[in-house]
Amino acid sequence: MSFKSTLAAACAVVLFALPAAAESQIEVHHPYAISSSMMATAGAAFMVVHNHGDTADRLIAARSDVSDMVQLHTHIIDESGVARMVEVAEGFEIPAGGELLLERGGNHVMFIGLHAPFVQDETVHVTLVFEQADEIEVEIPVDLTQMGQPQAMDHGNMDHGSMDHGSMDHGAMDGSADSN
Ligand SMILES: [Cu+2]
Repeated sequence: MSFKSTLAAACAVVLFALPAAAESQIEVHHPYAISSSMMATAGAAFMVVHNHGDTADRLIAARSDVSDMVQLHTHIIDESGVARMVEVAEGFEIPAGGELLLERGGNHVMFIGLHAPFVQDETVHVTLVFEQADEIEVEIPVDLTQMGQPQAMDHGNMDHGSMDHGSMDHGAMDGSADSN
C-alpha cells in the first residue's frame, strides 16, 4: 500500500466515524412552529433537545430558508419591566444526559422575515447547529392551534399590552403540561 492510499484510508475511517458517533448524542422531540397570524412576518419554533452524551453541548445556531434570518432567542424582562425577546448569540447549553427546553415564554428559535405565512400542518425545514454534535435536520410541523395556548403569558407584564386579557388567563397550567 502506498503512503497516499494509507493516508486516504485513515481519513476515510475518521470521516466515517465522526457523524455516526455524534448522531446518537442529540435527539429532538415534540417540535412545533407557530406564527402569530397569517400576516405575520415572524415565527418561532419550540422543541425539546435531548443530549444522550456524557459531555455537555450547545445549540449555537439554526438555519432555514423559510425566512431571511433565523436566530436563537430568549425572553427577558427589561429595566422598565417589559417582557421582550433578545437574541442569544452564544446559544443554549444542553447538559450532559439532560435536555434543553425551547418553549413558549422562554428560549426559542426565531424566524425573522418569513418568505410566506406558516400554514397549519405544513412543515418548516430547520437545520440545528451544535458546538460538538453534527448538525441535525428537523422537519418542524406548523401547529397554529398552539397560539391559543397561554403558555407564553407567564411573564407578568404582557397584560399591560394590547393583547386580549380574556384569552390569556385561563388554563396556563394545561398548556405547559401539554408540552411534556
Ligand atoms: Cu423571538
